[in-house]
Amino acid sequence: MGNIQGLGKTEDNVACFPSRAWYLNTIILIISLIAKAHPVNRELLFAFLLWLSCTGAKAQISFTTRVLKDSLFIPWELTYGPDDHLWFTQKNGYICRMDTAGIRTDTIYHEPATVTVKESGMLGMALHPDFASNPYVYVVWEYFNPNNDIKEHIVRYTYDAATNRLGSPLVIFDSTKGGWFHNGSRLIIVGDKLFVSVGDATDITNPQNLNSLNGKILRLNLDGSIPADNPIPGSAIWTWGHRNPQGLVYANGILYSSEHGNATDDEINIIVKGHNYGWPIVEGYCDQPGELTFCADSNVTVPIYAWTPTIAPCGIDYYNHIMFPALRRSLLLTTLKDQHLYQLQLNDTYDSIVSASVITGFDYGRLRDICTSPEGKIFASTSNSNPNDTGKKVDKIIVMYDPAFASPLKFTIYPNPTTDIVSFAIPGHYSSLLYNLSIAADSRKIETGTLDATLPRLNLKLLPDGMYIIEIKTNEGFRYQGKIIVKH
Ligand SMILES: [Ca+2]
Ligand SMILES: [Ca+2]
Repeated sequence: MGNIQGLGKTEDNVACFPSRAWYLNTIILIISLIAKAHPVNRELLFAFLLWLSCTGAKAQISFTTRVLKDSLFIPWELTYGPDDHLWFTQKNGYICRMDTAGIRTDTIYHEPATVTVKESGMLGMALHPDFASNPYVYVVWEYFNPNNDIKEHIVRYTYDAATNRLGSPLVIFDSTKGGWFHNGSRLIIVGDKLFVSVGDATDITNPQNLNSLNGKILRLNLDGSIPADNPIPGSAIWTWGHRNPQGLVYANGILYSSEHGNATDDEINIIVKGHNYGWPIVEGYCDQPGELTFCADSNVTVPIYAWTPTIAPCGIDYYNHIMFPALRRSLLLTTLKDQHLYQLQLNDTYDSIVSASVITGFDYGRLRDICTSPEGKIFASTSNSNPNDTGKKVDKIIVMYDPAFASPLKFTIYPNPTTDIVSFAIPGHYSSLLYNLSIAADSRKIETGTLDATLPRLNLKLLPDGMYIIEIKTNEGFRYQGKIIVKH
């Protein structure tokens, strides 16, 4: 059991009974009756009522947590794969794959050349969006070059499902300057482009220098080449003026990042092509005398949220599943120093944060990364081991879920078996229904498309007799899989 602490929109999304309004009205009635019987200072009463209206029960959500895996070393990246497995890196050069129940974990790659000390290591990772056809895994990690300088590169591996191993490493982007600290290194794929956050490597001359790749968010094609429509021709730079961004997520058509500030101003930013995010001249908002001129001259984009004192923000993900209605339309943020999971509730247009709340009851120390499953579960990894990999490996991967939640997406397929038209009865209203149809015997995909959301059905007249698997995905992130038998 845990709850979300803090005021704001969070409260509005939680059904309470009796409701807060009911309590408030009852108290107002009692107080006005008392006031009638005993004339007292009406201003004092009014102030009390105002206080009541601004206070309220903290939003409650019920959740259970369970440690899926223990004794790990800083699972820096935690990703939910299209194969319904959790993929994670460990900072000391390991890449692992685990089922979502935590029963079996396999090391699928180990790279002994990884620089593990301080903030370097095997860090960000992303899987190819069409993993079934292109089983590529992209990983960013640091190594020593022959001069003993720390460098950072992006390596593409190929996953072999038969051996459950990664192989064929191919360096697709090389020689970015790394450092003991401030390596950034969150990696995500949006469409057919790869975004990677690169820290300033503790050299503050880098972020505003467009000849340096440090203190930037880079955008690459999936083969590591530079996209023709990047803002600076021939450069991987997408945005600049960053210090140490360690969180990236794409949702609602928006690329969000989290960024570690220095002594002040940790940030959440919306990343827009060719924009300057200020560091090291501007920290957080344009609000200090020393920042205003540069803000105006250099068209600085300020964060949508900033924290002082700092909390050390790390991995972020977007949540919109109805397993936790109170968390919908929110970014979820892990923090290191602050050691909390945060809910950052977005506005209707997803471009500002209306409230930032701590989800209490999720107490596992420093939190490194987060991901969610299509079923609405939330997975997080910790960062409590000594970063130099001396001492005990004490990190965990934890799942957070509501055991009482049952997906409402139970649909019936009829008639089944069918000769031609098959219909799907799906309770609820969804604006889009994407489907995959595959052959049950060998999982070979034969058709993908969109169903009419008001009258979802398919004509399977031309398919040979046999068993088929249909998978339907909704825009809400639900997924349902069912078997259809075609029998002419
Ligand atoms: Ca900034
Ligand atoms: Ca500032």
